[in-house]
Amino acid sequence: MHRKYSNELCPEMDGQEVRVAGWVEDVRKLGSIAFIILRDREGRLQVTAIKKEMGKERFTELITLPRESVVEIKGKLQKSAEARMGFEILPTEFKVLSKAEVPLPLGVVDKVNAELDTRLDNRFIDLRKDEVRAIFKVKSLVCAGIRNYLLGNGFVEVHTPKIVFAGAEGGATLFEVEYFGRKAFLAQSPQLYKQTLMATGLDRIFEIAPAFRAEPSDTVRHLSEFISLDVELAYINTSEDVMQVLENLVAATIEYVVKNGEKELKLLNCEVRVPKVPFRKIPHRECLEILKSMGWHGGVDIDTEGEKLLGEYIMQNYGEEFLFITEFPTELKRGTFYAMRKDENPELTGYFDLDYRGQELTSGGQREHRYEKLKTQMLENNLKLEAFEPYLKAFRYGMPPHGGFGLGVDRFVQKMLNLTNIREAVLFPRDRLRVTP
Ligand code: AMO
Repeated sequence: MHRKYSNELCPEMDGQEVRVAGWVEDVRKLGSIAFIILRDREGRLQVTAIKKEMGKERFTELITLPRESVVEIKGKLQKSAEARMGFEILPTEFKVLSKAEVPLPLGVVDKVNAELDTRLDNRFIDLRKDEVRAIFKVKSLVCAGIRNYLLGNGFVEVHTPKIVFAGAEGGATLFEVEYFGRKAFLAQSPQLYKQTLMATGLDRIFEIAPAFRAEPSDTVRHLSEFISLDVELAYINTSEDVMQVLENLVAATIEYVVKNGEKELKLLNCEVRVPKVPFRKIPHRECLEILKSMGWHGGVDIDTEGEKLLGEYIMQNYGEEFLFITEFPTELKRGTFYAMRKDENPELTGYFDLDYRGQELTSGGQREHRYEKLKTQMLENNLKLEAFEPYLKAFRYGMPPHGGFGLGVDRFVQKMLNLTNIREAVLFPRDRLRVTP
């Protein structure tokens, strides 16, 4: 007999023999009868144990099982107006598959909200809560929505190495790896590889994979390992072409989640709106003016507070959640050696950030594909060209103009679901202080 999930059973199956399994969430004892709430992936069902039917010994064994033990139960489904689901299971046989220790390190049904650290330390139990699991169902839908859109638009999914020869996003956040007596690094981003692929026939690619950054600060939006969606496309004219792919992708992905994740979004009490395209685009210099008029006291670099204020600004004035900050000054992108600067005004790049609800979600733009200019920009950053030779080589034998972006998938989920801390959107988060579980 096949095991059935709780949502595969209904009162109309009255009288049928069924097999179910799951965690003992709660036991309510009323003398010679007991109600056991059994929880599985899909929900809960009531098992009604009757001493007279089961015999004293088996009855006692079942109803004294510690909470969260795992049992398999065979029995008869019976229609019942009193049971929450309209039916109950009357056990004929049961097997204890795993007895839980007492006390639990973290409650599953308790109302008390545990500290995030305690939850993360006991993540396997934390994930038994429906609303915690729902986050990861949404995350899975986000990835499915991304793939659905990109594969449907001529992009090829690729996998690039995570043990690499050089960093692309600055030396400060590189994790060094001992690699058979040589020095290697954990990839901060697939940047060098996605660009290299533009010199092949795979000229529209994407990757969804971990990226590693030795982030020294503890914030609610930084991790030392995050999931990055990277997209790269060739034969573009300007950064506008990249922004168009990005906004369509984001809107299509949200639409996919809203369509397929109704149950999860309801459980999480989240109202997710499908944005209209095109997204609003405001040049960086104009963003600074808006911020000054709002009393912001930053410099040229728009910080967390600045992003938050801009988020409020576009929500209040236009009712929008997405904002492209465009035309980043070269001054801020100098470290991004691969960013193309405007030929007519080298003090500006076509680079952009995409902010979602007042937080950076993506950055990207058109790359410098001209070998000599790229070399000059790398030297300006004091990079040793020899170390980057495998990357540079790809620019010498026919490299089309190209651009792309990196989107933080964990941040996307965090913002979509209004989670305070990015760690809530990661099963087993990694940060400066945490490498376990
Ligand atoms: P950038 O460094 O801006 O760009 O990263 C792209 C996006 O990745 C997410 N992100 C992070 N999420 C969690 N924890 C972190 N420590 C973290 N760092 C970054 C953010 C960010 O917007 N190579 C370029 C992309 C490109 O130009 O294609 C890059 O990595 O959401």
